[in-house]
Amino acid sequence: MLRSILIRLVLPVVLASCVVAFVALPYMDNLLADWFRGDIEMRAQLVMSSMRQPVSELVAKNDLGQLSKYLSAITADKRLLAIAICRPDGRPIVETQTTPVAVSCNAEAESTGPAEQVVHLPSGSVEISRFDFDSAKPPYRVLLVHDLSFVDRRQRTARDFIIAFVGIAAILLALFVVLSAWLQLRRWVKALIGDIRGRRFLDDAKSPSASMPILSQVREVLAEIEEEQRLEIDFRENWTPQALHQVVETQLKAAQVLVVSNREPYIHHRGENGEIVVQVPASGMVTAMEPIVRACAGVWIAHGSGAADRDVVDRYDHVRVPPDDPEYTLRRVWLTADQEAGYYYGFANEGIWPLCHLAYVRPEFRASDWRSYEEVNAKFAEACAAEATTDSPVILIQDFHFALLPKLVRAKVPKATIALFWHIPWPNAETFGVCPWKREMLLHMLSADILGFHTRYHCQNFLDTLDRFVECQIDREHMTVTHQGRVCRIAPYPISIEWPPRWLKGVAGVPACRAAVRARHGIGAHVFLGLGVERWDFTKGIVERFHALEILLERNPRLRGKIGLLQIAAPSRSQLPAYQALQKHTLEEAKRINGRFAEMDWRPIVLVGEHQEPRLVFELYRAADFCLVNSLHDGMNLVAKEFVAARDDEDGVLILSTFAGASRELTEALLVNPFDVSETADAIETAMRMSRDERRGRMSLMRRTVKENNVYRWAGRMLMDMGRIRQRQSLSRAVGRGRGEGG
Ligand code: GDG
Repeated sequence: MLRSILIRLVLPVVLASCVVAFVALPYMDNLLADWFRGDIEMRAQLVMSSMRQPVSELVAKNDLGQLSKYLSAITADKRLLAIAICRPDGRPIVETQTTPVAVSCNAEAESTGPAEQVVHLPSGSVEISRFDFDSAKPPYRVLLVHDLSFVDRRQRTARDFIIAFVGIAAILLALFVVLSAWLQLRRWVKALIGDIRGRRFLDDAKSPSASMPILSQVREVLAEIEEEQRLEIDFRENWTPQALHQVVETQLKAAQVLVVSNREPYIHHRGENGEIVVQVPASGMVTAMEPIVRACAGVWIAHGSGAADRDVVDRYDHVRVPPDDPEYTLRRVWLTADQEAGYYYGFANEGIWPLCHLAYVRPEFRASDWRSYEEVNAKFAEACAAEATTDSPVILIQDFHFALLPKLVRAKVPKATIALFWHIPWPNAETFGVCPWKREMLLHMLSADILGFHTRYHCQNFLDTLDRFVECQIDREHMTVTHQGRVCRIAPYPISIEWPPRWLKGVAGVPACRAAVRARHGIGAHVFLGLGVERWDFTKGIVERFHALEILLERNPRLRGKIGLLQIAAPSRSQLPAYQALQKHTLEEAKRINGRFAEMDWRPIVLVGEHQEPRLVFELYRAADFCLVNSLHDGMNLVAKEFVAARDDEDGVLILSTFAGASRELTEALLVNPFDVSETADAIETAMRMSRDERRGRMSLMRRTVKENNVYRWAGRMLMDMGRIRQRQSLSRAVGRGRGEGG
């Protein structure tokens, strides 16, 4: 520190002093010379006035002896070196012996220049003052020769004095500067440390450091750092839309974000009176992606599937959503009925969906469906290219409907950063091996930069599948696959929900919800109420749930009239035979079980086979005593997380399938094997007997998990990985360019 003060403060002072001395010295010399010459000229006048009378008389008398004596007496003065009295023609009348050889009457006779003149002699400088007495009888001229060597001596002395003075002043000044800087610095540092320790620095205007002007910059920088740290903590513990927005701004350099999915987040239908009605579909993918696109103000490209969808778009097939408070653009892609039948119902839902879920429904693979799948993927690739406003957008492709999209988009937008997230499980290699177009799917997927799954187990299954069917280089340690020189990262990103869920806003408190739901569905106030909410899908274990309740009531007749299950089943893919059969079977089983146990106005199962408004779904979560999520196989299952998020009263029991990805995180749920209905029945019984303290303990832990691992964290982690990949890619492009130039 001392060294830096010396360099920063003392050196400039010394340098400044040198400059002052360098400029001042010649000026001083001239000034002194002028002063001394002025003095000499005055003395010359004085001497001349006093000697004029006697000299004139002695010259007139031609008394040269007396004149010479007189002059010698005058030149006894140290400064007056010599005197010469000359005739106008240049002949000397009298010259003192001290007159220098170079000064003579003869030489001065011609002189018409100034009356004073400096002559530089080897013995030193002299000044000659000339006085003409032309009217005297006889006329004569007096030359007074002054010794100037004392001026040189005095100039030297003055110069030495100034150098010594400036030098000493510089040293004293530097010492003073160092001392006062040191003291000031010590005062600031002390105040700063005190304020930082006392946490007064950033926000207390009365803190000692607030009055120190230079510290305002330090305060600003510290405030920025604190904000960054807060964001980093947010990233780790409390992901928010702002944190996600920050990731897009900083790590992706505000890149354009495109989301592609089959299902659109808002569907426009026609109501009974022909009015336009907006529906939020029952979809886990939509639940997860909607908050992300809102936070990034991106463009969402999806199939326009609603009857009134075309009526609300502009000429670019765009509509701003959410309809009540638009935040992003939805770009609709239109499909023909044949395309929808082949690609969506056929290949995606009859082929891949059962292929990836161990629900023992046989997948159907038809060549015509595959062709539609290819066709529709190509159509969406065109939409992506059309919507891209830069050459390197970030494209988040959703789900098994678009396995071909990474390669097709890459061909059109080569510099795009592409992630494909697979929302459903990935089966083992043997199971996936039954797909006739497995290699095509895998090779197209590998054009993505990131392939995301919910769990590490799904990632391992995917790598095993690649290992079995594709020639590529797999690095299991870093979870990367290299194919034809392109690196693709395979990683688990456990999806989640927004925290707090926006649909929870405005929903009444738990007692009010309990009362409203029970009144609406004719369920008694004393009934221990279980809830099931899902798309009506064979993977969700709805019938198995009924069977578990049946076994429970068989085993415990005393529970009749005391327990009930409210099942919301939003119709889904109803055109497909497997789903029609499921709906029929579900209705029959509910009827059969209700017929077996119903008493008075109590029925064990209340089945609502209709889509519900999202706010109503959250009302149901708050009204339930337990939530039954016994999916036979599920990528994640967001209903489990929504139930937990809705229970800010820290009550309610979650029964969760071990075959749902959510069971890896929500370990405080009652975990069950959904194929073992007896075990599920036991879990319901356990839920009924569970103490309030245990319910609170489990629920508060699960709430913390969902809050911390919310959907912003899910997207944030993926986008941060994409940011790193982009950095690496631009670096290797720059290196490539550099090498090209060098060669
Ligand atoms: C896939 C994967 C993965 C249900 N009924 C209604 C309704 N819902 C909402 C729920 C929830 C969503 O639908 C269902 O989410 P899930 O995650 O349970 O299931 P999938 O739709 O199969 O989603 C799944 C998910 O993608 C995300 O990656 O977790 O494993 O299969 O949000 O609340 N919503 C409305 N009315 C209903 O009647 N409005």
